[in-house]
Amino acid sequence: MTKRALITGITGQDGSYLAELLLSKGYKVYGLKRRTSVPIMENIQQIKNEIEFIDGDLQDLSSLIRAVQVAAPDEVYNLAAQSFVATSWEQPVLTAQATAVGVTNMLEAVRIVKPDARFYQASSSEMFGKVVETPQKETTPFYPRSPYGVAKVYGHWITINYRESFDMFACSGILFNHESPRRGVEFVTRKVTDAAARIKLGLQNELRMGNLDAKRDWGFAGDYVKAMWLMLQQDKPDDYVISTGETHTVEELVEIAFNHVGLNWRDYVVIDPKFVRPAEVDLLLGDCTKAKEQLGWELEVGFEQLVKMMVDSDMEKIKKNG
Ligand code: F7E
Repeated sequence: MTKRALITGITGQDGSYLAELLLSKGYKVYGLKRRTSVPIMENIQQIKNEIEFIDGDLQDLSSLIRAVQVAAPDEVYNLAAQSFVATSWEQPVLTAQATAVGVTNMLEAVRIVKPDARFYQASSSEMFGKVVETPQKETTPFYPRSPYGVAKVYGHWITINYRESFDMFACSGILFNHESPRRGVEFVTRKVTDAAARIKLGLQNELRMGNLDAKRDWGFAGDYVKAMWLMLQQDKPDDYVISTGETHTVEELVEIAFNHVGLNWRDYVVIDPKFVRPAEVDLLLGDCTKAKEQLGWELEVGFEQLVKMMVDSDMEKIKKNG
């Protein structure tokens, strides 16, 4: 029997890699997407004909009920959110509605229409915020530092609550930062790799940045979606940290990207207070022992390889499209 999956946030970085993974495993893939006058299809151009799209929004429960009726999924992956941390201070209410209450809406749709569907919630290392222990693992208490982090804590706990209240197969993946050539250019990795490529090609003069001292545990999104799938194939639902177990500063990221195109970053980077956040997450470092041992999950792409892959991809994209 062909398995059926419903992915929210299908047009995003993770949605696109996950859809490719599930299609390669023979799934019938349904993708929930918000209607926009100009469709945002860049990440899923290559597979769009293999996906059944359903218009809907995490803030609109009736559209989610319809989506679950249409897809009749065996597995639901809830990846949609307002996911840019900086924006969450500018639109805190929208962030709460989509990133927090949206999870309850999706869980309700599953509970009402197809309660035996397995459910994955995209939780985030931003929940650890001002970290109370290092490295961070599944049992580390949360201390979110942004409206986004606060909303994700809600999403995490409501997922656990539905598992405990209704016996639903609901899992939460606490994913540390994960990047790829498909990352949006507002996120720091892609902002840096895109700028390094543009400066190298003479299309940009400088790169304006915020806090270069922040430390993140950055992995490759293509590796991380495999962990999402593995979580839903287990005998019991549970929560897992997914990370690399390495941490690097934003400055190291900048240095690797610029070195890769033969430039000295100090000649181009300008610190601009506009990109400094009202409250910062200084250090993230994940301990993914549980995922490695229980899921058999392995990562393939390391930090330096990831940054170089992104710079190379941006060089190619810019040469082709400007
Ligand atoms: O920032 C610093 C910034 O926006 C990383 C999302 O996927 O991962 C992501 O959240 C760091 C921060 O990601 C700039 O202050 C310095 O310390 O790439 P980011 P994020 O906030 O860590 C988690 C796991 C998620 O769940 C989120 O959805 O880089 N930084 N200068 C800068 N960041 C940006 N964006 N732009 C700068 O100019």
